[in-house]
Amino acid sequence: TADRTNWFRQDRFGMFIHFGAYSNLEGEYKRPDGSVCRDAEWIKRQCDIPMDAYEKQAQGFNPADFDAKAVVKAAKDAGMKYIVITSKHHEGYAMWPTKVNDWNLRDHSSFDKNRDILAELKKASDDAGIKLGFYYSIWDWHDKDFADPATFPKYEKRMYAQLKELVDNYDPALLWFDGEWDTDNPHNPWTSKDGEKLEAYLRGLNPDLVINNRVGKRRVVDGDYGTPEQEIPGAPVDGQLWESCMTLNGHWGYARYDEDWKSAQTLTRNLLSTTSRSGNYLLNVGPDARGRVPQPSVDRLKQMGDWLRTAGQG
Ligand code: FUL
Repeated sequence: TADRTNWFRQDRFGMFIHFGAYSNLEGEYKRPDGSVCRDAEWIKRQCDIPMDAYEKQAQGFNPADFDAKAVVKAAKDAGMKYIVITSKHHEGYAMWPTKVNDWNLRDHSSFDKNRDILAELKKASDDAGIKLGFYYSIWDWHDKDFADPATFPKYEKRMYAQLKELVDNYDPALLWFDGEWDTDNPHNPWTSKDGEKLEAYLRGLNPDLVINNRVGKRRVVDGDYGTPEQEIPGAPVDGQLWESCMTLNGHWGYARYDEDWKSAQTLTRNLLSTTSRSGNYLLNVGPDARGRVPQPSVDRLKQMGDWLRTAGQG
């Protein structure tokens, strides 16, 4: 792994982007009875939104203000060296024009049919010398074949096809899997063996891909690196590379009611304690329904970068 992870060991600081059909709800679902249920990227599940209602709201999703250059600039200003965006979260909605199904930003939205935000982000990242990676959820709430072991192989085929599209069309530097767990979800049939098979397949497509440990079951042998979430662990486990991912407020996806922003000082301290323990820091932003990164996020990223630049000169 030494060669393919060289850039990852050096780059240290990245931007996570949680963006999907859930972003269109901005964290609030108004039930037919008028009551409001709140959550972010888990809103479909947590608020028990029926699939037809969820699909209906996604039809209106129009992130016309998504500005890849501005996103990359915000990352760059913060001192970030790579970006990982959700290409498909648990809701199953693909953020690129996949040919595998219609549940995607091209075919099921009110967005400009000529735009492709992953392609835009790839171009802007390349231009700025920033690496681009994709989060991809193995767990899929939308695909009916996922939860039944009898039909799971059919789902798996589609998942492989989507991943091949991502690798072939956007040449990502990294893949960030998720939704592999089964401890709290007895219907998730994913096993270590499935993970090994998928990893081998992807390395066959591109041996340089950096892949996180959630491709399997988060064992030290799964993928290239560990993925502690919302915490900075004390010490590396068995020399395994690791990356701590964290939110800027209390949610991954956009939640219009969440104003509980961490201070730039706290965030900078987190970055420093992570990197001092040989970890990477993946700090999240959640664009709103129009595709705009919230200003409080942009401000904090800028402050972090200002501090890092000053410290670097000292
Ligand atoms: C978790 C997910 O369930 C959250 O929604 C989020 O994406 C986080 C980074 O990983 O497993």
